Amino acid sequence: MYRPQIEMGKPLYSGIHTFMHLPHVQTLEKVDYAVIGVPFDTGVSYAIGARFGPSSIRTMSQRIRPISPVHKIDTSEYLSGIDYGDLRVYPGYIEQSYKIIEEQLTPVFEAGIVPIMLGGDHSISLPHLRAAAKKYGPVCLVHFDSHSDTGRAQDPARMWSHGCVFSYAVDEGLIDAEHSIQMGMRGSTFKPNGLDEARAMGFEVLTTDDVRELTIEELCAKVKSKVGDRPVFLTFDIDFLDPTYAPGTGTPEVGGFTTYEAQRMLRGLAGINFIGFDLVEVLPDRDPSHITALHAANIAFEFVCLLAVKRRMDGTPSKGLAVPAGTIR
Ligand SMILES: [Mn+2]
Repeated sequence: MYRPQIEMGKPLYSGIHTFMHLPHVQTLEKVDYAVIGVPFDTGVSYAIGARFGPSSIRTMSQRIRPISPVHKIDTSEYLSGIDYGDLRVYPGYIEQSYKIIEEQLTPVFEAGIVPIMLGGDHSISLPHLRAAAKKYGPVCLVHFDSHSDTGRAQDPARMWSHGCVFSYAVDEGLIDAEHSIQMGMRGSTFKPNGLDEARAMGFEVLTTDDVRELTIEELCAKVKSKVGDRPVFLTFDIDFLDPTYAPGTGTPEVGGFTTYEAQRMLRGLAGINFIGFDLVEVLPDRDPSHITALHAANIAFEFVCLLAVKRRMDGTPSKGLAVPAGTIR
């Protein structure tokens, strides 16, 4: 089992900063989840700098222990996890970067490992979904964001921006839109009815007002009934949170959610068959107190908890446990 390297007598701030003190290993053997940095921000439409998100999130993850008192679980008993390091990218070259991001992720998905990808701007979700769909076919999308990212570029030279990711993912057949849901939309759109385009693609779209009309329990029940037991990719744009909580992001939108609300929403999704995750748009240069990266690290940890709780529910052993053939457990 690969577990966080936390020891008595070794202060949590010491050592080289991997995510949550996970061992930095590039292996596909005996691993359930791999934290993977994707330091790429060529797809942005406004402020640049999310390429520095992964290192900032890793640094702010140092105080997170692998235990959730809420789920009453030690995730390291159920999951073998590693920090895989960062993917190679070509800053400034989006299509070439998409190609090598997909190439590097394909064996990770093929091995049945759940990647926990730290962006980077939201454009990187497209190669993530391309790699995921090769293994699983069209996946359900559970999308937390203040923007639906279902735009269409007027200029073909700009078609791969972070604001158009999910329309192209639908076009390419990577997403099962009829069983997907977008939540938290409140940002300005190009047209008064801008979200209708996302709905026309098949997505269920809940604006911030729509989300606020439901209890968190009702919201989670809605998401679960939407996706059923299908494979689900969870994408979390940190600008889902209010800029008061997450100022360090490139396209902040006021009137958003608290971190506590986001934690409770994620915790309520336990039981879903998650096959991939990315957390995007953390921009450290606009994050002077590192609070955005702190929230991002904890959101990623909530996702680790969901994987562990699912294993506990299903009774599936970790791939990190070397169980000799024929052994009755
Ligand atoms: Mn966004």
